[in-house]
This record gives sequence, C-alpha cells and structure tokens, in this order.
Amino acid sequence: MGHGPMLRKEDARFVRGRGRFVDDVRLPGMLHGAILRSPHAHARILSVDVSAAESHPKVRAVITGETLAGRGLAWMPTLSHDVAAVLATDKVRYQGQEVVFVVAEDRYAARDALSLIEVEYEPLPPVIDARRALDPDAPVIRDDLDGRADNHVFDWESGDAAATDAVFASAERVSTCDLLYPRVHPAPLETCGIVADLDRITGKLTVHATTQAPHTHRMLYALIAGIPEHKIRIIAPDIGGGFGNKVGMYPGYLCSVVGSVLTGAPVKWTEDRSENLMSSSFARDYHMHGEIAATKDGRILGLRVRVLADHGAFNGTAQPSKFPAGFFHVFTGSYDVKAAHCRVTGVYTNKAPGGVAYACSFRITEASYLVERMVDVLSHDLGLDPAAVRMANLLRPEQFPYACATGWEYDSGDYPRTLTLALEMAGYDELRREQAERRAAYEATGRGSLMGIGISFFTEAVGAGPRRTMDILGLGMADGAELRVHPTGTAVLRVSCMSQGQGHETTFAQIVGEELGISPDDVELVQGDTDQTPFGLGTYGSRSTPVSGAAAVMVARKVRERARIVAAAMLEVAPEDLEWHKGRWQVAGDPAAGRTIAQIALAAHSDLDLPDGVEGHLDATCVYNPPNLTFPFGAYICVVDVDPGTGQATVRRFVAVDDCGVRINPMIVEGQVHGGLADGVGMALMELMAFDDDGNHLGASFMDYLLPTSMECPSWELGETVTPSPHHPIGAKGVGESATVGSPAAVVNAVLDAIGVRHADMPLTPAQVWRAVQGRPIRPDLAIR
Ligand code: MCN
Ligand code: CUN
Repeated sequence: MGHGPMLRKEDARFVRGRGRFVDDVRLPGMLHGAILRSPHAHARILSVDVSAAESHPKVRAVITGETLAGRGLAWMPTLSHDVAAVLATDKVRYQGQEVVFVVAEDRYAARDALSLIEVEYEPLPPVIDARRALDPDAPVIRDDLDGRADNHVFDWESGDAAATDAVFASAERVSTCDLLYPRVHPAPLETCGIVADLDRITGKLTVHATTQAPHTHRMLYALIAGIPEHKIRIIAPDIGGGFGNKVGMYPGYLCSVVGSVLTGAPVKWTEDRSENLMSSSFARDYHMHGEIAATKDGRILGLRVRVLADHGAFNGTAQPSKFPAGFFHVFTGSYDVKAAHCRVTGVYTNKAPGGVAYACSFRITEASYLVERMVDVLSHDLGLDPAAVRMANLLRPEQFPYACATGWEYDSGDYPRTLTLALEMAGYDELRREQAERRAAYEATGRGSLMGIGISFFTEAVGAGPRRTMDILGLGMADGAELRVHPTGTAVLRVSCMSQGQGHETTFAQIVGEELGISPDDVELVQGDTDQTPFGLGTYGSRSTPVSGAAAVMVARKVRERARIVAAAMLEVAPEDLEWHKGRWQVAGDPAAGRTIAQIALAAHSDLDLPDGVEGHLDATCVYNPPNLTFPFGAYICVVDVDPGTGQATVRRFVAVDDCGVRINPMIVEGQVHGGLADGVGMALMELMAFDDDGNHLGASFMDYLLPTSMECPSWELGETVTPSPHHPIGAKGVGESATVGSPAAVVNAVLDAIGVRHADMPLTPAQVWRAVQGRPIRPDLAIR
C-alpha cells in the first residue's frame, strides 16, 4: 500500500513550472532590498556616507551597521558560540561581506542606490592561506573579540592519543599523506531569499524564507531580534535545492526584517548567483595530515589525523551538536581500527564563513575522504590491491552494534556483502585485466589513454540525534509529527522537517499509507510553516527519515491503536481480539469481520458509543527522540579513462551499492544517490572556491565555479543491500547525503590509479592531472596565483 517506487507527487507542479518559491511571493506594497558588499577581503571602515542613496526618490530606508548597532543588532550569535557581523561596523573581513542594506520600491532602484553609497576603507593585509593564519605576524582578523591576539578558533580532539601513538611506534608500516579537501559550495539552483512582513498593528512577523529549518529559524529570530516567538511565523514554500546552503541565518534575512520594521511594509530580498557563491555558507576547506599504521600485509592498526580547518571570518558553522569539528568522529570509516586519534585546529581567515554544509553530514565528507584516500595510499605503498585491503579490514557483520575508536556506536551493517556486490557488478577482476592491457599498450606506444579503477567504502552517521547528546542552542534534536484523519479516511500529516527537493510529499505520504493501509494519494503533507506544524529541528544531516520519518511512523501507529478501540466498539468485541491485517482491524479467527481505516474514521466521528475515556476522532501527535544516529553505508567503484597527454579524466562507469536500511521509495532513493554521485564527480574533478593573494574570490559565477552536468556523468549503475536499522521503527536509515560523502574518494582514487600517482589534491582538473603525471601536482586552491 505504501512503500515502493511511486512517482513523486510534487513533480506534477514542478515540471509544469507551478512550484511556488520565495521569489514568487508578492505581497501588497512589497519593497525590495539590496546589499552593498565589501570589495576588500580585509579593511577598516573609515566612513560610510549614505546621504545620496537616502535621497534617491525610490529609496525607503538605508540600513548601515551603525543603524543596527543602535538596536543591538549589528552582530548575531552563531550556532558555534561565536558572533558574526550582520552589517559591518568596524572592519570588513571577507570580500562580499555585507556593509549596507538598501530598501527601495523596486529591485532596480535598490541596486541603483547602492552605487550612490560612499564607503571609505583602509585596506589591511588579509589572511588567505589557512596555514599562515597562526603565524605570529599574521594580521588579527577578529580584533572585535575581547583579548583576541591571534586567529585561533578552537582545538578539538577525539580518540585516544597515547594508545594510538603506541600502535604507531610498533607498526610494521606507516604511510602518511597530506590532503586538502578544498573549499566548495552547495550552489543550489535557487539562491537564498526572504520576504519579511511585520504587521505593525498585530506585531506579528511573517517570514517567507528559503529555510531548511523553519522552527529553528523562528527561535533564532526571536533571540536575535527580540520579537516574541509566538509573534513569528516562518513559512518555507517550495525550495529549489538546499544541500545545506539553507540551514544558516544570513545577514540579508535580518536586514529584511529590520527593513520591514522600519518601513512598515513587506521587504523582499533575493540573492543573485554571485552573492550566493561569495557570501553564503561554503563547505569543507580542511587541510588534513593523515597517518595510517598497518602490518606489511595490509591489516590496518591505527589512524592518526591532524586537521587545519579554515572557518573563514566567523565561525558560523551550522552544526547539530556541541562538537566544533562536527561529526569528524567517524574518521575510522568502515574499518575495524581500534587505535585512532585526531586533532582539529580551527582558524579564522579572510574568507566567507560557513564550513559545513553541502550534503556533508557535518564533516563526515572530509572524514570519509581522508580514510578512503589513506587506504589507497597504504595499498599503493604496500603494492596491494585496494579492494583486498578494504575487504580485509572492513567491519564484520557480527561486530555490530560496533563502537568505533571514538565511542560512536554504529547500528548495523554487513559491509563485506555490500563490497562483494559492488565488485561483482563492476566486474572488478576483468577491469583490472583491461587496465593492465591498456597500460602495457600505452607504455609500448606512448599513445592512447590510461584506465583507473577507484573504490571507496563509506559509513555515515545521520539522523541527529539523541537528545541527551546532541542539541542546537540547547534544543534537543527531536522532531514532532501530527496526524489528522478526516471522517472519510483521508489524512493530513504535519511535520517539522522541510523538503528542498527530496520528495517528502511523496515519501511521508507513503509512510502513513503503509502504516494505516490507505493510499499515499489520500495523505497530504503539511510542512514548512511554523504556525501549522509541530516543533522540530528541521532537515539537514539526512535526518528527515531517521527522525521525522520515525515520528510519522509512530504517530500513524498511535492513530492505528485508537482505530483499534473504535473498531472494537464497532464490532462489539474487545480490542485485544482484533488483529491488524493488510490495512484493516479484523477479528482474530474471523477475517470477514473487519473494518478499514476509512470505515473506522467515519465511526470515530459519529455517535458510536465509545468506552469511557476514549474521546473519539483518530487524530494524534507524537515527538520522536531518536535513541541513536543511523549509519547508512555503501561501496562505490568508479572507472575512469585518463588522457595523460591532456590530463583529461572521463568517468566511464560508476557502480554504487548503497545500504540505507529499508527503502521507503526506492526510486527516490536512487534519485538521491544519482544527485550525490554527480556532486562527487563535481568535487573530485572541477568544483573549487579559489582566492587570489588579496582575497579576491575567483569562483563567483558558474563560469568560474564549475558544476557537473549530465555531460560529465556516466549512466550510474546502482545496486542495493538492505540492513535495517535496529532502532528505527521501520528500519530505515537516511540516504540524502550518502553519495556526496562516499563518491569523491572513489573518483579521486580512480584517477590517481590510472596515472599511478600516490596523491594529488582535488579538483583533478586536466591541469592538475597533467601536472600530477609530470610528478608535480599542485595545491589547487593556491594554484591560480
Ligand atoms: N528515503 C527513502 N528510504 C530511505 C531513506 C530515504 O525512501 N531509507 C527518501 C526519503 O523519504 C526522502 C529522501 O529519500 O524523500 C531523502 O531522505 P533522507 O535521507 O532522510 O534525507 P532528508 O530528507 O533529511 O534530506 C536531507 C538531505 C541533505 S542533508 C542534503 S544536504 C540534500 C539531500 O538530502 N539536499 C538535497 N538531498 C537533496 N536532494 C535534493 N533534490 N535537493 C536537496 O537540496
Ligand atoms: Cu550537510 S548539508 Mo545537508 O545537512 O543540509
């Protein structure tokens, strides 16, 4: 009835151009905002003259850092216990930082007025290379913070340093490697935007915004702007892709609210592409030093990691926990490595803040890339087959639940089965033979292309999280669901999570349909409106299925239990005499005597005599507090052809076997995997946020920041294994970020395997591959100088 490959309900409107996005919202009397941004990466602000802009006939308000400072709003708290400038007052700290917000009668006038503003800057030397950020003579970026004399943000450790050092001291083999996971951007097709509407009479603020977490944003507005929370309504309409970009709170949002407060009119602000790429949250920027200890036959004994994390100018990291380095904890990946230790040092640089988001599961992307590269480096150094090394070290099914070296408990898995399936699907042995032939031919003739095979095996940790260990600003990470069943048996499910393209209208209807034995077409999803949905922390870290999905199951089961009591009254039997069978409550031993949910719903609203204390109707609410994260995993194999003459790498094949437990909608899961694989190809081969020495952003358009298209992607070959999560009510695990996390290493491993190079950093553009073939790969983020 419910689960299965059902077409997405929402596509009926999306493919007809009938989606309704924030920029489609037009309110009577609506004004438009535009932002003047810093041209400098680091400069002192000497003066800001907005008088000419204020006299523009269509300008209704000009908001500066000083305007905000007068209201205590020039700085906002971040989720990482830092503060971030809303509009700059003292200094600008990255190119593209927000300096002045203009509100005008139309978007064009607002933009025109920006050019009338005079800002006098005194340029300061910027810190662009994170490795220079802690130099004694490095300029101090955050001199706004009391007593801050350097650019250090945090030091964070995980694992047992002494035990790890001991293992390394006696290991037969230690391989080391320096790896950069470069700065990239989620780059959703729809940029961020808002329409803020403060009603001066009722005092109610209605915010239409591109947010993945409406309830969390409501609380943030209340805390930052001082508007009582019950007077705030956040509405997230359709969202054109989020990929983590729409988790955070951006200055443009707060300025729009202030603009509405000052003018008494609704204010719309929509980012353009360059603004989105330059100033909204970036991802990664992890400089990693990995060391792997092993026996000479490739048994991994220990892992030691040092990370320098570039957090940009403000530590605005949207992280679902108290952990400064997010979920980097799982850096031992899918292997039985008992001795592991990592230390992460965060630094400020003169770049945009952010640091996490982009289908990342909060730093698991970096952790996964690290361990999967290190396993290949080790295999390379030992002259062993990377598939065999993986197989020898993977966790065994009987080890689950498995406590990894840093104490996180993986819930379930059968990793060897998944890797075996991937190797079979790829025809691994045959591929190796072909590769050897191709290399021999190339070496004999100096012509043709080389072939590479790259493997990665990832484990993710998604579904944050247990309330006792994880929180955002003190809010435990639980999610609510509310289910109303109408007299005719159709239903409305209200949830706190928010789809940005993942197909929740379909899959959540399928969950309820499956539990109640009704058609998913008879279940409507209400999401993204804080006045209409129960409280919960929202959609990121692939937590919708693990948390909100579980809430939807539990609330449907509550309804089903209520229905049982009503059915018992209808059939004049005791509730215990009923059993649930194919969507009906029926009398045990008498299958003919049964009632469907539709029949029961009608009776529940009728004058049927119900036992004392039973209220009637079937509606229910539930809050789900997950007992643990879920740990989806997968085995990926990428086959590339590389032209050593030009350095061009082409992905020929990509086999992906994902295990996300029970699949609600296998077709949607495959779509999620397709998207994530494309992300992986993009990051491995072309995506890069680069800066020049002065901090000029070199990736501020899609001409410079390259996204993969279908032209760069092969026809994906997908497989599945199903290892249910033991603690999720239907055994489902999240999947939305799996392929983005797991695939970059497979592509990089494949390209380096083709050219026989131990390591070169992403993105493996033709120039980088060509240089790697010549034996001198470069640091891509610094290469453009
Ligand atoms: N699903 C399923 N069976 C499972 C697991 C998931 O049928 N065992 C379905 C779900 O019902 C849902 C979809 O797959 O429709 C993704 O579910 P889940 O893994 O729970 O992830 P979320 O819904 O929480 O989505 C968030 C995740 C994240 S964090 C990023 S980033 C990302 C991603 O989803 N952003 C996306 N995928 C995206 N896909 C699109 N189209 N757009 C984005 O912005
Ligand atoms: Cu890490 S990007 Mo998703 O969690 O929204």
